[in-house]
Amino acid sequence: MTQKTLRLILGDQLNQKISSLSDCDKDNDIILMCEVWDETQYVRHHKKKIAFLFSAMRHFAKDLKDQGYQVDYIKLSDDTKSFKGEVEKAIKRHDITDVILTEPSEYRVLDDIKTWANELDINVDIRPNDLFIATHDEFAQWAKDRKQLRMEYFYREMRKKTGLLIDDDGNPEGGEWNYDSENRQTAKKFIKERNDLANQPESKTDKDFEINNKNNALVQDVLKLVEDKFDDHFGDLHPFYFAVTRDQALEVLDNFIANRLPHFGDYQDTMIEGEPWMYHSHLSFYINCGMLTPLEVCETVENAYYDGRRNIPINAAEGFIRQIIGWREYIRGMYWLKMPEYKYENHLNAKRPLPDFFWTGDTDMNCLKQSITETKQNAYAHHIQRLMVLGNFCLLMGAHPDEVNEWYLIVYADAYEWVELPNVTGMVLYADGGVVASKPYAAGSNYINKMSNYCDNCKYSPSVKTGEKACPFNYLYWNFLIENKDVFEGNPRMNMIYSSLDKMDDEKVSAIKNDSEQFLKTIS
Ligand code: FAD
Ligand code: DLZ
Ligand code: SF4
Repeated sequence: MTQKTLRLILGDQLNQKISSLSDCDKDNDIILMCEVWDETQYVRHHKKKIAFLFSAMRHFAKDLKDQGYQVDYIKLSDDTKSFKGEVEKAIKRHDITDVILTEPSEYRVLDDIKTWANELDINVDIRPNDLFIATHDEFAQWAKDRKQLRMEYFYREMRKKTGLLIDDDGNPEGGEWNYDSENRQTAKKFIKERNDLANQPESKTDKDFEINNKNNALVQDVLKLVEDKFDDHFGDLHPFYFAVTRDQALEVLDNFIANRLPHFGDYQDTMIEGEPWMYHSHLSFYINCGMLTPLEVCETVENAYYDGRRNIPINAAEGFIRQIIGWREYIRGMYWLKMPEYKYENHLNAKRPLPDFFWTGDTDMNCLKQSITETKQNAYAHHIQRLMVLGNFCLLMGAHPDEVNEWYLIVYADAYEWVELPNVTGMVLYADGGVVASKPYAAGSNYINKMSNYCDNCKYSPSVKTGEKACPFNYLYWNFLIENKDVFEGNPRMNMIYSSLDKMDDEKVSAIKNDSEQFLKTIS
């Protein structure tokens, strides 16, 4: 009997160059892809996220079939419960002797797969996940014996490894590793200069996909499935404008480089009402499901930078590449280094439930209202909305990490635990005790007022510190520092702020505590 191998491709492994397909025998091997309830229900994902992933999976399977591969694609039905169940059925259906797959991106799934060899009595070959740049070993080696695991130093290693923006003498392009000091223009500057900018933030290509998708029977089938089966999940399904094929994702990349990358560095932290996409790349959906690899995205950006005609400044090119080979790889490295304990971290012992308005956007705090409404519409919010508006609020109000992690995992179409968890538990909530962030990203209204125009349309005033008109971020900020004084007082990066707190008169401190208590009651 010929040996038949099953090649399992998971929903975030949609790349033909992936390790599990490297030696695939078109005549003999079966590629299995499956839509399963477990994956749609371990958290109740945003409708757009399910629609995107199923559409992308079905297109990927179709491409493979068109190239002569034998693909067994299992659509969601009452019988498709789990990966393991579908693999078991496929083994019987095709008389399989071996299962090959690329290591899943999430601990939860790997943990389960490790039981299959025994439980299904089959050889299971789990290959390294080559959709990432750093291997687990490389990250572990880098982390070993270091007191602090700071992204910046890991990023430099990744620059050297990939050669991205490294000149012929082995030095960083332009002499600096990091050009962040040239980034981060304020909202006021954006509004003032907007009319003179070569490109406006809105992304035309993304809009074109809405029309493509309306004429695409495969996408329409998926949208109907999501309407039928996931109608009670969070988020707006329509309009559905995501790219669903690799070619379309490459168009998004080209469009980003031509129209948004030149301003990426300048406005990457700016938040403007009615402009959810700004000059960001909107590529995380496509990179995280494997359609585009992180390296090819960075190489395309690097080539565009070296092509002088594209007018891409170094702060934009370096800043963008740092997000991917720096932050993205570092976050993934931390996840695998720290799991499974990382999931249960709660260093600040935060206990409060997430307010209901996180699901509706129904709040008078305009920055939260805008960020949540856009999240509901697009299954997307850009980094600063996630970090300094939504995340900052969760940190200051003392929301329980489980609730916050679940929310972020549900609402964003690019969310998988490997990337969501360290960003939330580590970067936003300081729940890991400072492994990812050396100090909490806590801020009052000053930051939001400087970087956005949200405060212009808010019931609250950013300049008022306590009382009815006061922006809740202002008293919650000090209340957070008071409540967590024991934890942070010894942190040298917090010395200045705690000496201001020490100088504060008792009346002010008690107004802060009172206002916070009253406010937290209204949202619980
Ligand atoms: P751009 O601003 O164009 O950045 C380019 C790319 O850099 C992104 O596509 C992404 O691949 C990478 N990147 C940038 N920052 C990070 C980071 N901190 N971690 C990992 N990758 C990064 N990103 C996700 O992909 N999935 C998530 O579930 C996710 N959850 C987050 C939760 C919180 C609380 C925070 C603060 C950040 C989170 N991020 C997450 C990181 C970042 O916000 C998104 O990657 C980014 O907003 C995606 O939009 P973009 O593609 O337009 O990004
Ligand atoms: C997120 C997701 C969803 C909603 N559904 C599926 C699915 O039905 N089939 C599938 O292969 N993948 C799905 N995914 C992505 C997986 O959750 C992701 O591949 C694993 O979490 C990787 O560890
Ligand atoms: Fe947000 Fe406060 Fe500004 Fe209102 S005043 S938008 S709540 S930062």
